Amino acid sequence: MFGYPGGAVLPIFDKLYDAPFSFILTHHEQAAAHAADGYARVTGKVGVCIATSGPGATNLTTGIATSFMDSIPVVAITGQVKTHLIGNDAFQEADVTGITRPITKHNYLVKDVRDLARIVREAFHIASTGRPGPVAIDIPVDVQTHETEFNWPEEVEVRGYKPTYFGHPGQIKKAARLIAKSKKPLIYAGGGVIISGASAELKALAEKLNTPVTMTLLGLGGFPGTHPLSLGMLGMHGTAFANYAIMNADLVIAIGARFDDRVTGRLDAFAPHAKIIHIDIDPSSISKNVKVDIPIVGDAKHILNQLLEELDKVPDTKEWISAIEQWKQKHPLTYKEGTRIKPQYIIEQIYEATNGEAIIATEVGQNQMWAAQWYKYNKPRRLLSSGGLGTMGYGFPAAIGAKVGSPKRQVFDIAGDGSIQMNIQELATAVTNKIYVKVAILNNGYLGMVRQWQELFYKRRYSYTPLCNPDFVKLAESYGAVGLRATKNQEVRPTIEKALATDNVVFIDFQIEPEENVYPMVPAGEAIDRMIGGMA
Ligand SMILES: Cc1ncc(C[n+]2csc(CCOP(=O)(O)OP(=O)(O)O)c2C)c(N)n1
Ligand SMILES: [Mg+2]
Repeated sequence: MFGYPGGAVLPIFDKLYDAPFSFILTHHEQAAAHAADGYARVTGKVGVCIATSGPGATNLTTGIATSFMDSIPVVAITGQVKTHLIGNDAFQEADVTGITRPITKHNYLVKDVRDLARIVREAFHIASTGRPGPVAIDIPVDVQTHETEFNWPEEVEVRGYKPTYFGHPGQIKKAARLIAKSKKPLIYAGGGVIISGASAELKALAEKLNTPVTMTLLGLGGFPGTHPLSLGMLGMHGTAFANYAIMNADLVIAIGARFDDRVTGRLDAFAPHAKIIHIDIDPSSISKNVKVDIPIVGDAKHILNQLLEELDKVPDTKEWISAIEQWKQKHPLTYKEGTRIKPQYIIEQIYEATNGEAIIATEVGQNQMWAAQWYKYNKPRRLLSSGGLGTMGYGFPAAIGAKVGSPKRQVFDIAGDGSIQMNIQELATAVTNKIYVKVAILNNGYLGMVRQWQELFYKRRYSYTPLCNPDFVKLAESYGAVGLRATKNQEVRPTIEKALATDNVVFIDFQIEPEENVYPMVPAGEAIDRMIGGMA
């Protein structure tokens, strides 16, 4: 459990004093929510955070919204003012159920202590089943002190809540028929593949159909990034060959993905030649953005198993694969070397130094896109990134949560110099609790992604994007962490090795080419094969 105390949760914190599980005091409630999220993404279990009423609760909300957008199971517990004061503008009162309604899967205000055990049981059930998401429990401080008989319900019965797990057999049959007829099929895999634990089934399907796979940011690792059938990420900063593939495919099999605008670009031009099969556990995702031909509601793992069983005829994709190979050769992901350190090179070196085995958290901006493009994720639950909300300040506390969930693995936060300063106080949390994460700051002296848009679309008018940064090395040292710096290409690999060998929290200040851009790039609102830059 990650959290921060205050008046309205004092009774709970008194119990935490000798609780049989570990509690980690973060230094900002937002970080507690992100740490719980990072823990959940890495372990697949529910992450838990707690904060006091009023400002404690409102500080949690950015983290809760981050988890909501990315379907991450989190239970967020908040204190509330005394029951009889609710609605009175009491000290540190905020309408937490009101504020969190649109950013939670479900929320509760506990009015009677006799409901508490049932509500906690339900909250964990709702957070972790179906399409996962955050659940908030708001507990008035007087309810926290009331006594009752402890009754833990064995069964959970939530009225109106029954997620569908198995796909409709008729739809599976139709999908199998469509697949067999297709000449240019493409699998478009999202975070749902990872959430449902369907990686093995996805690999089996792709190999059986000899069909390429492209992934969303949250889907990376759901299919091995180094597999010959992998096209990497698609969309705004996707690979050219993934975007060409989806624009030329005659069949798109979308699995646990929601046709987000960062993926589709101009909607009416998206995948114009393709029939679409959409596998998703959330019926409200179906045909929300793009009209699909064969929806299959249910859990990806179950449905892929059903589909694998149903498929007796498979398409001949030889020509299609060779067309894709040509795009791959003609338009690979590239960058030009320069006199200053290139961020892409840093990520490549982190990949090599960690044998692709690290857990990578990212902040938001260019750093995030480079981490998605240049580290190859071969396994699920290895990349933690705020995809839906795009929350700067997510990566460092999420890395801390990830390291708690997976203590033996190296955990890197690929950070921007702007983003890291949004939760930099968590250096204290990491050092105090010996949570030895490594932070690679791609220090370009800018709010780089915004600067890139200003360069390309606002005539290089860099309005409030240059940053005045602290000395990150000294700052890390002042917290008792280790600070390293690299300013030249030759220093990159040895600095990474040194960080990996250091038994402490490490901040690396990589001073990179300040005006490097993320390419390829699809300008907002354009069709996704209209890429600029980075094309050989
Ligand atoms: C909380 C929050 N505020 C603002 C933004 C808008 N935004 C997106 S990327 C970015 C710049 C990030 O700068 P930095 O962390 O240095 O990363 P870089 O792009 O330079 O790698 C900003 C301001 C955001 N995503 N999140
Ligand atoms: Mg920056």
